[in-house]
Amino acid sequence: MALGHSELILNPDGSIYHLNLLPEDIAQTIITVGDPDRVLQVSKYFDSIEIKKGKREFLTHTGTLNGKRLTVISTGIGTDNIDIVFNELDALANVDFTTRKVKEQITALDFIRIGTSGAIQADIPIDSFLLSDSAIGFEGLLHFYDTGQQDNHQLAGELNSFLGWSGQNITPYAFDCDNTLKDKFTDNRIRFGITATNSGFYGPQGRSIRLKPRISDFNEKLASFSYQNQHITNLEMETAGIYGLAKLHGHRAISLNAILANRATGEFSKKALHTVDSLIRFALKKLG
Ligand code: R1P
Repeated sequence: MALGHSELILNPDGSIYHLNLLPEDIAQTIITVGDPDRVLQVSKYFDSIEIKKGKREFLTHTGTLNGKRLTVISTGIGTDNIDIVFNELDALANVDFTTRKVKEQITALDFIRIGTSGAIQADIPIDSFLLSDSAIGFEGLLHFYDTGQQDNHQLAGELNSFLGWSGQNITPYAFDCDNTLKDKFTDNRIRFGITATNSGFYGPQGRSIRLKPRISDFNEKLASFSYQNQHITNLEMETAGIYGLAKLHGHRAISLNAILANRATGEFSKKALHTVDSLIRFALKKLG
């Protein structure tokens, strides 16, 4: 069935509504970053750049590194943006924009998030790298999709019982990373953990400037949960949405986090740009 003009929205030049991209503009391997400036920090390492396009916070560069075509795109902050970016990137790969129909042959994309994050366990050093084995979503995005059996019901269920926050309208969901991509990025510089994703940076991550969070021990409670000998290690704002939407569309995703803050010790990195640059170089080396 053809998708209606209000559902698959195309710009007058045939590009997709928010990302402003044509199907041929994206590679099969896509690096996502939050900050549009970080797109340039990544693509400066490409051997050549063929596409530079953008709209709003969604800046895209596509180029080649060691013969491999790569796209880097900024998502801005939060899973509300991840919803737009992942649905539109999937449409670019898997919908015929002329007939407006989903293609019979689905192309699977590889997503690598290169992001920043705050640790909630005291023993995770500032400026270290963490790969999210699983991600817990507190912000609710995946509750709006028919997830079937693809989410990690056991992890979400055990966490739900442990926290007991359903009465406060907080019901986490959980998705795992792609294991093939995880193997590719496993290295002695990387630690693994369970990442918690939430809808804000302050109250939803237990920070208080003038307003008090409703759950005063949010971070401590998350940090004390254990699941199959793993702990919730860090907080950020995109990974659970990325893992959920990638999996539901049949794509593969991993999230790499540069740990810039430690919320348990109160530290913040003194060399954040350098640490993010190191993570970018690490990721590109693994991709090449
Ligand atoms: C908050 O400062 C932002 O930084 C983190 C959070 O997930 C949120 O997007 O990631 P990025 O640096 O990748 O944007």
